[in-house]
Amino acid sequence: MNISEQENETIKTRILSVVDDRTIDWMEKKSIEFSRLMAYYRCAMMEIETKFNVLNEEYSLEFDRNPINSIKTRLKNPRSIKEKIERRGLPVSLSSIEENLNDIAGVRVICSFVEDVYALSETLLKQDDITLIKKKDYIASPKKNGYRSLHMILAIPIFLAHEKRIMKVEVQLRTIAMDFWASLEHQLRYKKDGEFTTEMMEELYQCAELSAELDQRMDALREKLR
Ligand code: 0O2
Repeated sequence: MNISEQENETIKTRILSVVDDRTIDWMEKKSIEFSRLMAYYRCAMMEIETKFNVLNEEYSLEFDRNPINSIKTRLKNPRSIKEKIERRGLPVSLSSIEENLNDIAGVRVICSFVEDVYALSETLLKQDDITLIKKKDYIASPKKNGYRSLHMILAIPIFLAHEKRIMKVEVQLRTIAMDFWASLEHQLRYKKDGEFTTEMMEELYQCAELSAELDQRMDALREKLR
C-alpha cells in the first residue's frame, strides 16, 4: 500500500506527539549514525570502482581494448539489511551490521571474456591496500541452478578527515553472458505470481550451460585472433 505525502506527515506528527524528547533525540542520533555508516560504505564502493576504472584504462592503453564492459554499484537498502540480520538471528545494531554483513556495499564488474574476470581480480588483489577476506569462485564451481560469477569480499581503507576506516565491499565479477543469465533469473525468481517447477529449474540450468558454452566459444575465437 502506498501512503501519500500528507498521510506520511500525519503519521510523523502522531508519533512525535506520543514519544518523549529523549526518545526523539535517541532516534535522531541513531538515524545520523546509520546514515554516516552508509556514507562510509559508499566511499569504499567508490574506491573500488575507481580502482577498476584505472585498470580498465591501463589495459586499454596496453592492449588496445577494454576488459570491462560496465560497472554497477549498489548499497543494500535498510529493509534488506534488517531482514538479513534478523534472518541470521543477529543483534540489530550498527556494530553488528558492520561486523556481520559483508555485502552492504556491492560492486558488480561485467567483463568481456572469462579470462578478463580472472586477470582483473588477480591484478586488484595485488594492490597493497586491498585485503581479501573471502572468495567464492562460482565460475569454476557453478551453483546448482547454474549461476556463475566470481565473488570476493574485500577490505579497503577509506581516509576521512580525522581517521582511517577499513570497510568491507562485496565484488562480483562476471562476463556479459553470465550477467545476462543472472539478471533474467533474478527477475523470474522475484516474480510474485508463480513458483519454479522442476522443469523450469532444469530449463534455467540448461540456459546457464548454454551461456557458459557461449563464453567458451567467444574465448576460443579470441584465442584464434591472437
Ligand atoms: P542482491 O540484491 O544482488 O544483493 P555470504 O554470507 O555473503 O558468504 P551469501 O549472501 O549467500 O553468503 O553470498 P553469495 O552466495 O556469495 O551470493 C550473494 C549474492 O550473489 C546475491 O545477493 C546475488 O547478487 C548473487 N547471487 C548468488 N546466487 C545467485 C543466483 O542463484 N542467482 C542470481 N541471479 N544471483 C545470485 P543477494 O543479497 O541475493 O541480492
